Amino acid sequence: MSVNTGRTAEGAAVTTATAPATPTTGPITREELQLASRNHAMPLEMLRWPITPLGMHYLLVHFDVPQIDPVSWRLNIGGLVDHPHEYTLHDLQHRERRTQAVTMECAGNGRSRLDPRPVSQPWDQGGVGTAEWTGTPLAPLLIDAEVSPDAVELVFTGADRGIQGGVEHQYARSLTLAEAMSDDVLLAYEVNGQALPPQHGYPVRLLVPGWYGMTSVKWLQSIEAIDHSFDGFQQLHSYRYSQDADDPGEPVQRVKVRALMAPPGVPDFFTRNRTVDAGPVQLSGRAWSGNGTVDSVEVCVDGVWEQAQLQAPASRHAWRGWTFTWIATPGSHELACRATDSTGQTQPEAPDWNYHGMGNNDIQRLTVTVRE
Ligand SMILES: Nc1nc2c(c(=O)[nH]1)N[C@H]1C(S)=C(S)[C@@H](COP(=O)(O)O)O[C@H]1N2
Ligand SMILES: [Mo]
Repeated sequence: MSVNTGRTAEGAAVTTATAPATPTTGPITREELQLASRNHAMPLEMLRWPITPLGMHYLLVHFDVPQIDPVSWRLNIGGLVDHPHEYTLHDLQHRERRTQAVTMECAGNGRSRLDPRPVSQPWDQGGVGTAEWTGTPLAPLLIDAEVSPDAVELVFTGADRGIQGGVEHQYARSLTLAEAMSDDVLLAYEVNGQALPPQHGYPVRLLVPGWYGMTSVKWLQSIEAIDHSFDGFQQLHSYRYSQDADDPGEPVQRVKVRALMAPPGVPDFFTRNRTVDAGPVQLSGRAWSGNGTVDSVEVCVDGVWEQAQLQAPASRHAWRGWTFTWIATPGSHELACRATDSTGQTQPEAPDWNYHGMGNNDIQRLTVTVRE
Protein backbone atom coordinates (compact mmCIF):
# COMPACT_ATOMS: atom_id res chain seq x y z
CA MET A 1 0.00 0.00 0.00
CA SER A 2 1.42 3.35 -0.91
CA VAL A 3 0.17 6.48 0.77
CA ASN A 4 0.94 10.12 0.35
CA THR A 5 3.19 10.28 3.37
CA GLY A 6 5.69 8.95 0.84
CA ARG A 7 6.38 5.88 2.95
CA THR A 8 5.90 2.15 2.63
CA ALA A 9 5.21 0.01 5.67
CA GLU A 10 8.99 -0.48 5.91
CA GLY A 11 9.52 3.26 5.91
CA ALA A 12 11.20 3.44 2.50
CA ALA A 13 10.37 6.50 0.43
CA VAL A 14 7.89 5.96 -2.40
CA THR A 15 6.16 8.19 -4.89
CA THR A 16 2.75 7.38 -6.33
CA ALA A 17 0.94 8.77 -9.33
CA THR A 18 -1.91 9.93 -7.10
CA ALA A 19 0.22 11.56 -4.39
CA PRO A 20 -0.41 15.31 -4.29
CA ALA A 21 2.37 17.59 -5.41
CA THR A 22 4.77 18.75 -2.75
CA PRO A 23 4.24 22.31 -1.46
CA THR A 24 4.80 24.88 -4.17
CA THR A 25 5.62 28.55 -4.65
CA GLY A 26 3.92 28.46 -8.06
CA PRO A 27 0.51 29.81 -9.09
CA ILE A 28 -2.77 28.14 -8.10
CA THR A 29 -3.25 24.96 -10.11
CA ARG A 30 -6.31 23.72 -12.02
CA GLU A 31 -6.77 20.95 -9.42
CA GLU A 32 -6.85 23.50 -6.60
CA LEU A 33 -9.38 25.62 -8.52
CA GLN A 34 -11.52 22.50 -9.02
CA LEU A 35 -11.48 21.77 -5.27
CA ALA A 36 -12.05 25.42 -4.33
CA SER A 37 -15.16 25.68 -6.49
CA ARG A 38 -16.63 22.46 -5.07
CA ASN A 39 -15.79 23.43 -1.49
CA HIS A 40 -16.82 27.03 -0.99
CA ALA A 41 -15.84 29.35 1.83
CA MET A 42 -18.07 31.50 4.01
CA PRO A 43 -17.80 35.02 2.57
CA LEU A 44 -16.26 37.17 5.33
CA GLU A 45 -19.16 39.66 5.37
CA MET A 46 -21.17 36.79 6.87
CA LEU A 47 -19.23 37.39 10.09
CA ARG A 48 -21.96 40.01 10.72
CA TRP A 49 -24.45 37.17 11.37
CA PRO A 50 -24.22 35.28 14.72
CA ILE A 51 -25.58 32.16 12.96
CA THR A 52 -24.36 31.58 9.42
CA PRO A 53 -27.35 31.26 7.08
CA LEU A 54 -27.56 27.87 5.34
CA GLY A 55 -25.75 27.90 2.04
CA MET A 56 -23.24 30.45 3.38
CA HIS A 57 -21.63 28.02 5.85
CA TYR A 58 -18.37 26.72 4.42
CA LEU A 59 -18.34 23.30 2.78
CA LEU A 60 -15.73 20.55 2.62
CA VAL A 61 -16.43 17.30 0.80
CA HIS A 62 -13.44 15.02 0.08
CA PHE A 63 -15.07 12.68 -2.41
CA ASP A 64 -18.63 12.82 -3.88
CA VAL A 65 -21.79 13.80 -2.00
CA PRO A 66 -23.50 10.42 -1.57
CA GLN A 67 -27.20 10.00 -2.39
CA ILE A 68 -28.81 8.35 0.64
CA ASP A 69 -32.35 6.99 0.95
CA PRO A 70 -33.56 8.00 4.43
CA VAL A 71 -35.95 5.04 4.62
CA SER A 72 -33.35 2.33 4.14
CA TRP A 73 -30.54 4.27 5.90
CA ARG A 74 -29.32 2.70 9.15
CA LEU A 75 -26.76 3.67 11.75
CA ASN A 76 -24.91 0.60 13.00
CA ILE A 77 -23.32 0.63 16.42
CA GLY A 78 -21.11 -2.43 16.76
CA GLY A 79 -17.66 -3.86 17.28
CA LEU A 80 -16.62 -4.32 20.91
CA VAL A 81 -20.04 -3.64 22.43
CA ASP A 82 -22.36 -5.95 24.36
CA HIS A 83 -25.47 -4.71 22.57
CA PRO A 84 -24.86 -3.95 18.90
CA HIS A 85 -27.79 -2.03 17.44
CA GLU A 86 -29.13 -0.63 14.18
CA TYR A 87 -30.92 2.70 14.42
CA THR A 88 -33.28 4.17 11.86
CA LEU A 89 -33.53 7.91 11.31
CA HIS A 90 -36.91 7.81 13.04
CA ASP A 91 -35.32 6.08 16.09
CA LEU A 92 -32.73 8.85 16.43
CA GLN A 93 -35.30 11.62 15.94
CA HIS A 94 -37.34 10.18 18.81
CA ARG A 95 -34.52 10.12 21.34
CA GLU A 96 -33.48 13.14 23.43
CA ARG A 97 -33.39 16.17 21.15
CA ARG A 98 -30.87 18.96 21.60
CA THR A 99 -29.97 22.11 19.63
CA GLN A 100 -26.61 23.82 20.02
CA ALA A 101 -24.88 26.64 18.16
CA VAL A 102 -21.43 25.40 17.14
CA THR A 103 -18.61 27.14 15.30
CA MET A 104 -16.96 24.72 12.88
CA GLU A 105 -13.69 25.39 11.11
CA CYS A 106 -11.78 23.32 8.56
CA ALA A 107 -8.31 22.31 9.76
CA GLY A 108 -6.98 23.48 6.39
CA ASN A 109 -8.41 26.99 6.79
CA GLY A 110 -5.63 29.48 5.95
CA ARG A 111 -3.66 26.89 3.94
CA SER A 112 -3.16 29.01 0.82
CA ARG A 113 -1.45 31.68 2.96
CA LEU A 114 1.52 29.34 3.55
CA ASP A 115 4.68 29.73 1.50
CA PRO A 116 5.50 27.29 0.02
CA ARG A 117 1.81 26.38 -0.34
CA PRO A 118 0.64 22.81 0.34
CA VAL A 119 -1.37 21.76 -2.72
CA SER A 120 -4.85 20.83 -1.52
CA GLN A 121 -8.11 22.71 -0.88
CA PRO A 122 -6.64 26.24 -1.10
CA TRP A 123 -8.52 28.03 1.71
CA ASP A 124 -7.83 31.67 2.36
CA GLN A 125 -9.67 32.50 5.63
CA GLY A 126 -13.33 31.59 5.09
CA GLY A 127 -13.24 27.86 5.97
CA VAL A 128 -15.44 28.51 9.00
CA GLY A 129 -19.10 28.96 9.96
CA THR A 130 -21.52 28.73 12.88
CA ALA A 131 -24.76 26.81 12.68
CA GLU A 132 -27.49 25.67 15.06
CA TRP A 133 -27.23 21.91 14.92
CA THR A 134 -30.03 19.72 16.25
CA GLY A 135 -29.61 16.07 17.05
CA THR A 136 -29.40 13.51 19.78
CA PRO A 137 -26.48 13.26 22.22
CA LEU A 138 -24.16 10.35 21.42
CA ALA A 139 -23.23 9.36 25.00
CA PRO A 140 -26.60 7.72 25.88
CA LEU A 141 -26.41 5.55 22.74
CA LEU A 142 -22.95 4.38 23.77
CA ILE A 143 -24.22 3.64 27.27
CA ASP A 144 -27.09 1.59 25.77
CA ALA A 145 -24.57 -0.27 23.58
CA GLU A 146 -22.45 -1.18 26.66
CA VAL A 147 -19.07 -0.60 25.14
CA SER A 148 -16.61 -3.31 26.27
CA PRO A 149 -13.83 -2.33 28.72
CA ASP A 150 -11.37 -3.57 26.06
CA ALA A 151 -12.46 -0.84 23.62
CA VAL A 152 -10.15 2.15 23.36
CA GLU A 153 -11.51 4.00 20.35
CA LEU A 154 -14.67 4.42 18.33
CA VAL A 155 -14.46 4.60 14.55
CA PHE A 156 -17.04 6.79 12.79
CA THR A 157 -17.47 5.87 9.13
CA GLY A 158 -19.29 7.89 6.47
CA ALA A 159 -21.02 6.57 3.37
CA ASP A 160 -18.73 8.45 0.98
CA ARG A 161 -15.88 6.64 -0.70
CA GLY A 162 -12.89 7.66 -2.79
CA ILE A 163 -9.14 7.51 -3.29
CA GLN A 164 -6.72 9.73 -1.44
CA GLY A 165 -2.97 9.24 -1.32
CA GLY A 166 -3.44 6.19 -3.53
CA VAL A 167 -5.63 4.47 -0.92
CA GLU A 168 -9.30 3.75 -1.61
CA HIS A 169 -11.39 4.12 1.53
CA GLN A 170 -14.62 5.34 3.07
CA TYR A 171 -14.18 8.60 4.95
CA ALA A 172 -13.62 7.59 8.58
CA ARG A 173 -12.24 9.15 11.74
CA SER A 174 -11.91 7.94 15.33
CA LEU A 175 -12.23 9.36 18.82
CA THR A 176 -11.17 7.82 22.10
CA LEU A 177 -14.07 6.52 24.16
CA ALA A 178 -13.64 9.42 26.62
CA GLU A 179 -13.74 12.01 23.82
CA ALA A 180 -16.83 10.40 22.26
CA MET A 181 -18.60 10.30 25.65
CA SER A 182 -18.28 14.07 26.03
CA ASP A 183 -21.70 15.54 26.77
CA ASP A 184 -21.64 17.96 23.81
CA VAL A 185 -21.08 15.37 21.04
CA LEU A 186 -24.21 15.04 18.90
CA LEU A 187 -25.58 12.90 16.12
CA ALA A 188 -27.06 15.81 14.17
CA TYR A 189 -30.01 15.48 11.78
CA GLU A 190 -31.00 19.16 11.46
CA VAL A 191 -29.13 22.39 10.88
CA ASN A 192 -30.63 25.88 11.33
CA GLY A 193 -34.05 24.29 11.76
CA GLN A 194 -34.06 22.18 8.60
CA ALA A 195 -33.14 18.61 7.70
CA LEU A 196 -29.43 18.44 6.87
CA PRO A 197 -28.91 19.33 3.21
CA PRO A 198 -27.13 16.61 1.17
CA GLN A 199 -23.78 18.43 1.25
CA HIS A 200 -23.74 18.77 5.05
CA GLY A 201 -24.23 15.05 5.75
CA TYR A 202 -27.86 14.05 5.19
CA PRO A 203 -29.43 12.24 6.97
CA VAL A 204 -27.12 12.20 10.03
CA ARG A 205 -23.66 13.51 10.86
CA LEU A 206 -21.42 13.42 13.88
CA LEU A 207 -20.85 16.82 15.47
CA VAL A 208 -17.86 17.29 17.78
CA PRO A 209 -17.72 20.88 19.08
CA GLY A 210 -14.27 22.38 19.62
CA TRP A 211 -12.50 20.03 17.19
CA TYR A 212 -11.54 20.91 13.66
CA GLY A 213 -14.25 19.97 11.14
CA MET A 214 -12.72 16.69 9.89
CA THR A 215 -13.84 15.08 13.17
CA SER A 216 -17.53 15.70 12.44
CA VAL A 217 -18.09 12.77 10.04
CA LYS A 218 -20.93 13.37 7.59
CA TRP A 219 -23.27 10.74 6.10
CA LEU A 220 -22.60 8.66 9.20
CA GLN A 221 -23.11 4.94 8.64
CA SER A 222 -21.44 3.12 11.49
CA ILE A 223 -19.80 3.51 14.85
CA GLU A 224 -17.45 0.67 15.70
CA ALA A 225 -15.68 0.12 19.02
CA ILE A 226 -12.10 -1.17 18.54
CA ASP A 227 -9.31 -2.23 20.91
CA HIS A 228 -6.47 -0.33 19.21
CA SER A 229 -5.68 3.06 17.72
CA PHE A 230 -7.49 3.54 14.41
CA ASP A 231 -5.06 3.52 11.48
CA GLY A 232 -7.38 4.74 8.70
CA PHE A 233 -6.07 7.15 6.08
CA GLN A 234 -7.86 10.22 7.47
CA GLN A 235 -6.46 9.48 10.93
CA LEU A 236 -2.88 8.41 10.32
CA HIS A 237 -1.85 9.92 7.00
CA SER A 238 -3.90 13.08 6.90
CA TYR A 239 -4.65 15.70 9.56
CA ARG A 240 -1.16 15.66 11.01
CA TYR A 241 1.14 18.54 11.89
CA SER A 242 4.11 17.25 9.86
CA GLN A 243 7.29 18.97 8.69
CA ASP A 244 7.83 16.84 5.59
CA ALA A 245 6.38 13.89 3.68
CA ASP A 246 8.11 11.36 5.96
CA ASP A 247 7.21 13.00 9.27
CA PRO A 248 4.26 11.28 11.01
CA GLY A 249 3.84 14.49 13.04
CA GLU A 250 1.25 15.12 15.71
CA PRO A 251 -2.50 14.64 15.21
CA VAL A 252 -4.63 17.70 14.40
CA GLN A 253 -7.37 17.94 17.01
CA ARG A 254 -8.86 21.04 18.66
CA VAL A 255 -9.45 24.36 16.93
CA LYS A 256 -6.81 27.03 17.52
CA VAL A 257 -7.87 30.50 18.64
CA ARG A 258 -8.72 32.97 15.87
CA ALA A 259 -10.45 36.30 15.25
CA LEU A 260 -11.68 37.54 11.91
CA MET A 261 -13.05 40.93 10.88
CA ALA A 262 -15.93 41.56 8.49
CA PRO A 263 -14.22 43.65 5.82
CA PRO A 264 -15.44 47.27 6.32
CA GLY A 265 -16.72 49.67 3.66
CA VAL A 266 -17.18 48.68 0.04
CA PRO A 267 -15.08 46.21 -1.97
CA ASP A 268 -13.41 46.56 -5.31
CA PHE A 269 -14.93 43.81 -7.48
CA PHE A 270 -11.68 42.22 -8.61
CA THR A 271 -9.08 42.89 -5.88
CA ARG A 272 -11.59 42.98 -2.96
CA ASN A 273 -9.64 46.00 -1.65
CA ARG A 274 -11.79 48.13 0.67
CA THR A 275 -12.79 51.77 0.60
CA VAL A 276 -14.45 53.56 3.57
CA ASP A 277 -15.51 57.14 4.31
CA ALA A 278 -13.53 59.21 6.82
CA GLY A 279 -15.01 59.46 10.33
CA PRO A 280 -16.12 56.85 12.87
CA VAL A 281 -16.23 53.33 11.37
CA GLN A 282 -17.73 50.48 13.38
CA LEU A 283 -15.42 47.48 12.87
CA SER A 284 -16.86 44.11 13.81
CA GLY A 285 -16.06 40.44 13.60
CA ARG A 286 -16.10 37.18 15.51
CA ALA A 287 -13.57 35.15 17.49
CA TRP A 288 -13.48 31.51 18.57
CA SER A 289 -11.27 28.82 20.10
CA GLY A 290 -11.60 25.07 20.64
CA ASN A 291 -9.66 25.46 23.89
CA GLY A 292 -11.39 27.25 26.73
CA THR A 293 -13.09 30.56 25.92
CA VAL A 294 -12.09 33.65 23.96
CA ASP A 295 -11.00 36.15 26.61
CA SER A 296 -9.88 39.10 24.52
CA VAL A 297 -9.86 40.48 21.00
CA GLU A 298 -7.54 43.29 19.98
CA VAL A 299 -7.68 45.46 16.90
CA CYS A 300 -4.58 46.97 15.35
CA VAL A 301 -4.67 50.20 13.35
CA ASP A 302 -1.36 51.10 11.67
CA GLY A 303 0.65 49.08 14.20
CA VAL A 304 -1.14 50.14 17.43
CA TRP A 305 -3.11 47.41 19.24
CA GLU A 306 -6.21 48.24 21.32
CA GLN A 307 -8.91 46.15 23.02
CA ALA A 308 -12.17 45.50 21.18
CA GLN A 309 -15.54 45.10 22.96
CA LEU A 310 -16.66 41.48 23.31
CA GLN A 311 -20.23 40.19 23.09
CA ALA A 312 -21.59 37.05 24.75
CA PRO A 313 -21.47 33.95 22.51
CA ALA A 314 -24.73 32.22 21.46
CA SER A 315 -23.46 29.08 23.22
CA ARG A 316 -20.24 27.89 24.80
CA HIS A 317 -19.24 26.34 21.45
CA ALA A 318 -20.06 29.36 19.30
CA TRP A 319 -17.89 32.28 18.30
CA ARG A 320 -18.11 35.63 20.16
CA GLY A 321 -18.90 38.84 18.36
CA TRP A 322 -16.61 41.83 18.85
CA THR A 323 -16.77 45.50 17.87
CA PHE A 324 -14.33 48.37 17.71
CA THR A 325 -14.90 52.00 16.73
CA TRP A 326 -12.20 53.28 14.42
CA ILE A 327 -11.91 57.01 13.69
CA ALA A 328 -10.80 56.73 10.07
CA THR A 329 -8.64 59.50 8.62
CA PRO A 330 -8.03 59.95 4.89
CA GLY A 331 -5.30 57.82 3.34
CA SER A 332 -4.28 54.16 3.34
CA HIS A 333 -4.43 52.22 6.63
CA GLU A 334 -3.60 48.71 7.80
CA LEU A 335 -6.10 46.98 10.08
CA ALA A 336 -5.61 43.69 11.91
CA CYS A 337 -7.30 41.70 14.68
CA ARG A 338 -6.26 38.91 16.99
CA ALA A 339 -7.85 36.89 19.78
CA THR A 340 -6.45 35.34 22.96
CA ASP A 341 -8.17 32.42 24.70
CA SER A 342 -8.42 31.39 28.35
CA THR A 343 -5.50 28.97 27.91
CA GLY A 344 -3.30 31.98 27.03
CA GLN A 345 -2.95 31.03 23.37
CA THR A 346 -2.99 33.80 20.78
CA GLN A 347 -2.37 34.07 17.03
CA PRO A 348 0.96 34.19 15.19
CA GLU A 349 2.08 37.17 13.07
CA ALA A 350 3.04 34.74 10.29
CA PRO A 351 1.71 31.21 9.60
CA ASP A 352 3.28 28.32 11.55
CA TRP A 353 4.25 26.36 8.45
CA ASN A 354 3.56 22.62 8.22
CA TYR A 355 3.57 20.18 5.32
CA HIS A 356 -0.20 19.68 5.00
CA GLY A 357 -1.12 23.28 5.78
CA MET A 358 -3.06 22.51 8.98
CA GLY A 359 -4.25 24.82 11.74
CA ASN A 360 -3.01 28.11 10.30
CA ASN A 361 -4.47 30.83 12.52
CA ASP A 362 -2.20 33.69 11.44
CA ILE A 363 -3.42 37.24 12.06
CA GLN A 364 -5.80 38.71 9.46
CA ARG A 365 -4.57 41.99 7.95
CA LEU A 366 -6.56 44.32 5.71
CA THR A 367 -5.49 47.41 3.81
CA VAL A 368 -8.25 50.01 3.68
CA THR A 369 -8.42 53.22 1.66
CA VAL A 370 -10.18 56.06 3.51
CA ARG A 371 -11.69 58.80 1.36
CA GLU A 372 -12.63 62.37 2.50
N1 LIG B 1 -18.06 11.62 5.49
C1 LIG B 1 -17.37 12.76 5.45
N2 LIG B 1 -17.36 13.55 6.53
C2 LIG B 1 -16.69 14.72 6.52
C3 LIG B 1 -15.94 15.13 5.40
C4 LIG B 1 -15.97 14.29 4.25
O1 LIG B 1 -15.39 14.59 3.20
N3 LIG B 1 -16.69 13.11 4.32
N4 LIG B 1 -15.21 16.28 5.44
C5 LIG B 1 -14.81 16.69 6.80
C6 LIG B 1 -14.16 17.99 6.83
S1 LIG B 1 -12.52 18.03 6.39
C7 LIG B 1 -14.78 19.11 7.31
S2 LIG B 1 -13.93 20.55 7.49
C8 LIG B 1 -16.21 19.08 7.66
C9 LIG B 1 -16.97 20.12 6.87
O2 LIG B 1 -18.32 20.11 7.21
P1 LIG B 1 -19.33 20.99 6.33
O3 LIG B 1 -19.06 20.70 4.88
O4 LIG B 1 -20.68 20.60 6.78
O5 LIG B 1 -19.02 22.43 6.64
O6 LIG B 1 -16.81 17.81 7.44
C10 LIG B 1 -15.98 16.70 7.74
N5 LIG B 1 -16.74 15.47 7.64
MO1 LIG C 1 -11.68 20.11 6.81
